[in-house]
Amino acid sequence: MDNEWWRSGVVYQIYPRSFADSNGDGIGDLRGAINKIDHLVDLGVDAVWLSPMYKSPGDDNGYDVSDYQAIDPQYGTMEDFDELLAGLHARGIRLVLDLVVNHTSDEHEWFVESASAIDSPKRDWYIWRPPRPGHAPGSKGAEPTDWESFFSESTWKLDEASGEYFLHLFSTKQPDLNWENPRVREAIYSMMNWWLDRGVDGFRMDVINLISKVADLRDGEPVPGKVRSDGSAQYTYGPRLHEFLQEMHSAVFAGRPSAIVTVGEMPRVTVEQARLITDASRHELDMVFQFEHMEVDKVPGTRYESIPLNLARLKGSLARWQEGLADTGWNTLYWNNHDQARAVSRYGDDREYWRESAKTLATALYLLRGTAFIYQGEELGMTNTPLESADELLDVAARNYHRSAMASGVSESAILAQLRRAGRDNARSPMQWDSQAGAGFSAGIPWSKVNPNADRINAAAQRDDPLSVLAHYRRVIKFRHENDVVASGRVDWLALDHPELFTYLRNNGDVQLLVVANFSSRVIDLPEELVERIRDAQGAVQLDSLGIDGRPGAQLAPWRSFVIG
Ligand code: TEU
Ligand code: CA
Repeated sequence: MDNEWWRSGVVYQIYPRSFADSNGDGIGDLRGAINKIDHLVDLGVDAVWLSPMYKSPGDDNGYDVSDYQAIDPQYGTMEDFDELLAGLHARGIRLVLDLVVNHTSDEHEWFVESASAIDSPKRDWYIWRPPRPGHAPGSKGAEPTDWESFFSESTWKLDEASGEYFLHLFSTKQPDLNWENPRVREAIYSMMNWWLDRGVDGFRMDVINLISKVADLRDGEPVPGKVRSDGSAQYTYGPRLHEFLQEMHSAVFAGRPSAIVTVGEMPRVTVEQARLITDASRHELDMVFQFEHMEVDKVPGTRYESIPLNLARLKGSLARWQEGLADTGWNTLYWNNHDQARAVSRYGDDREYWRESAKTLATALYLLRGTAFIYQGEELGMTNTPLESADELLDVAARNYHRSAMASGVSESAILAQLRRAGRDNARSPMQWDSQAGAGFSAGIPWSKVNPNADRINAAAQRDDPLSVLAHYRRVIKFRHENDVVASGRVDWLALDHPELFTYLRNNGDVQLLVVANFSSRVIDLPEELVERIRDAQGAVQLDSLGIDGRPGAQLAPWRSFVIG
């Protein structure tokens, strides 16, 4: 296995709870994933990123870890884990774990001990603060700062016994660790080494840019229309972030093969910060997940208030990231994950041009420069799941948002409309393997409702169909592997301001690729300059989303995309 395989590589994200259930309890599990390795081999991916399978009470589906070195019984056993790892390795596929170390579960023994007494030896493993001066614990306004959490409520929870508050940037069951404490850092590094010694190939690091907080926590920036403030300036790019990442690198990764990969999830990270973090000479991380292109269809600062996509803005953002990390650093490329609405419903057209738009999204993004991350079901064109009522909400973030928006007087129908477009449950419905009841995901009753379109959108129906979304993903992945220009070439955008075209050139001196995509559900007239380029480009038309074998003239069909080279 080559070093830096990830430059041309594709990582496939498995959200174990929704991927494949082997024992009929309705919950996906590791044995289910073992049974589906052939699907990954058939697709041609280089690595799997496995969302958390650690012991957890499941408040945030495993992103609240109560034991980093144990498998949650609902997902299986450590033997199952080792079998999955060995099974993937035997087929040449690497395994990247999800590292959730900004916070633990409140049921982790570290937190239980920390909360047990004000003078507990582990008290300073978490971030405790007394009530605001002059306020009784639990009284209105007593919280140490006025921040709003990522999941809508306050970021502080009162511990009745001690009268102090602990910080939780996510749910009340996800207390933030105190990274200022060197013993916390040592414990985390030793756990990471334990997994690497077991054979895993790297980590996707959950909200890793939040680990360093300023020492003196204070009220945040007011947000129009909100009761609580935005404290993110005090924790998204804290004073010791680079130091901690470098320390982690030397304690965990230095001296290990460079094939080991690290990718940091970083909400609000800027291009300039990402360039520092992914500059190989600084020994921090290989790449980061940025969020800018996931926010262009949202009212700024909101998670659920969608606005129509402005394609020029989306391309402008991607172009800045491609340019900013062209010489130093490295990009990730993604449309989907377990936190985002399904891209084909969001940026594509999941009705009339479902198939064409699913393929076009893949071609347009994954032939840019960076490591491609695809999320389970994306390769089938899985769509958002219908949401009928608030009782169906499963995600803690969505439930909290529903509760707090209702309390501030927003109508329930408006809240549901927002969650239908942007809620995380959209991505977490069971993987659609076939058209049986349970979608081939489970022989029992799935924990999350199966999308009713599973009878038509499923892996079995697509596997042998050369025009399917799945066949297209296979071809795109193969194309990345076979054409070095995708990993190495420069990117030159064409018609960057065009509201419907997504077009660029890739060039590494030897080879030139021309990528053309219509991101609209109508026939468009091509700019004269592009008509000429398409006519004169050297090479064959490949990856055509319509399966047409020929070059377009002056017009481009709805959601048609292709590459020439
Ligand atoms: O997500 C971090 C994060 O920024 C998201 O909460 C994001 O703000 C939200 O999903 C946008 O809708 C990571 C994990 O990917 C997520 O599943 C966890 O809930 C979260 O961290 C806490 O661990
Ligand atoms: Ca199961």
